[in-house]
Amino acid sequence: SSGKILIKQGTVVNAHHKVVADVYIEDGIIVSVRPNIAVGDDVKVIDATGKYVMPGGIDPHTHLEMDFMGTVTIDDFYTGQAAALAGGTTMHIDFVIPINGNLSAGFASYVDKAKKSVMDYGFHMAITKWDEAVSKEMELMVKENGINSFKFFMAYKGALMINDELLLHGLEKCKSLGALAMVHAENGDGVAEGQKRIFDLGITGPEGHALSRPPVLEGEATARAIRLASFINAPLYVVHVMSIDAMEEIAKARKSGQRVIGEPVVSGLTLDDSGLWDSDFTTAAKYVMSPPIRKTGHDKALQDALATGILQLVGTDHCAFNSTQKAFGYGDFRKIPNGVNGIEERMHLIWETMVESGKISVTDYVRITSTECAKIFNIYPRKGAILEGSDADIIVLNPNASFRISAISHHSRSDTNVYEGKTGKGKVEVTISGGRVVWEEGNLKITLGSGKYIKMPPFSYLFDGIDKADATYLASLHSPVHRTAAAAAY
Ligand code: DUC
Ligand code: ZN
Ligand code: ZN
Ligand code: ZN
Repeated sequence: SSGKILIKQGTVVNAHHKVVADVYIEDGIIVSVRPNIAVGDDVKVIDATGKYVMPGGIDPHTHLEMDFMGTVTIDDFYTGQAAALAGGTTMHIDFVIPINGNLSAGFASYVDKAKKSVMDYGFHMAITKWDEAVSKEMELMVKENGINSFKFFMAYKGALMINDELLLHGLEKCKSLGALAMVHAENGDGVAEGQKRIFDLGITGPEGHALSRPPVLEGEATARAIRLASFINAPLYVVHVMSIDAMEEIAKARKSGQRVIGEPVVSGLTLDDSGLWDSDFTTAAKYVMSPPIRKTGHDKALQDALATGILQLVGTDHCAFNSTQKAFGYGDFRKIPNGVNGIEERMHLIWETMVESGKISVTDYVRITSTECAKIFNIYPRKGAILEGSDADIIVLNPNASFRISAISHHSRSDTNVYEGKTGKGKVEVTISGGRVVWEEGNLKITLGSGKYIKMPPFSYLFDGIDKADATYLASLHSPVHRTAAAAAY
């Protein structure tokens, strides 16, 4: 039957091991991984000789059908996921945006948007304001709705931004729930000042976007978030790390043993800011995202940080707008909707940039594109592994075939692509999602509504020992020895 698939003779890759073996799938689950599996002729056989058989990509950072900056991102849960599957990504985690600060209303609207799904997905929740009601609703989200991560905005002043007091309360709340606090780390006051200064100088085009919010503002906010998380003793996840400045703060914190996760995105790893200076507005505007794509040099440094483990996993921040939407900001870069594509391109560009270039191994590739994400968000080994009992979300990548990226052939609804013309070796030839072949020989075979919502439980490995550490610290403050020492010191 169509539920039975055998992938023969490929190199099966997990995050810490690879071996030539067959993979047998039945009814959406990996049943067996071993050499020479014999099957009957009711089984679809895929020959993977000379190819890599890997867990499907998990994109930790997307924005499908998101209301943002006066418009809505152009890819919804159907076209965005179709694009993902064509590029070897079989799960993504999208950000629920509350409605007027109401978490439950926001969640309900995303449940509705996601009815079109053609692959599995999970949700983070963005926190766009803070009060007691929000704090209470966070409990509901974790305990009932399968959300274990909340994103706080240190930028977007007057809209989404929260101050340090509220960030501290958010960190405390997340910690008590076993949920991971995520931050968009840019100094929002600095951005507002920078935007005014650059615009008043008469710089109104897309290049003004990069000039108005330089790396120093990202470095400052990243450092501040890290220190506040250290003060609360809560783990922290820094989304879209775009600069050396931010990366170095993460490196320093991790070296000291702090639990900080850094997520670079494909645009930051593979592009530089030169496109923002293109004389054609439509071309330049497509590169506008926040934090901005940086000058050349940041991209290479982020690649090295990813290769050496300073940064742990790769997202996209897929937040696609077409050129008509980008044109809302013609004459004022502050009004250009922020966001770039990437959900379809991530697996290919990371293979080319990191593996084909010799910076990392094939096993590390699986770790940074899939396994680490599954572990952080607590859905491993159901996702992120090719093991008996794992979900059958699998790709077959041919290292000798090549890819070419273009808006003409991509599956996103956007009429532009920030990776236009990029080519490389390593091609995802087959994608299996939920035990079904959904991408083969350049054709998508997807079923509206077939994607499942994956609930993510709280208290991932990042929380191991954290409560114990707190108890030890608090006990030390109250010990007579400590009080005597403190009294002597003053
Ligand atoms: N940055 C973007 O570029 N788009 C969505 C939100 C964000 O922080
Ligand atoms: Zn407090
Ligand atoms: Zn952000
Ligand atoms: Zn984002």
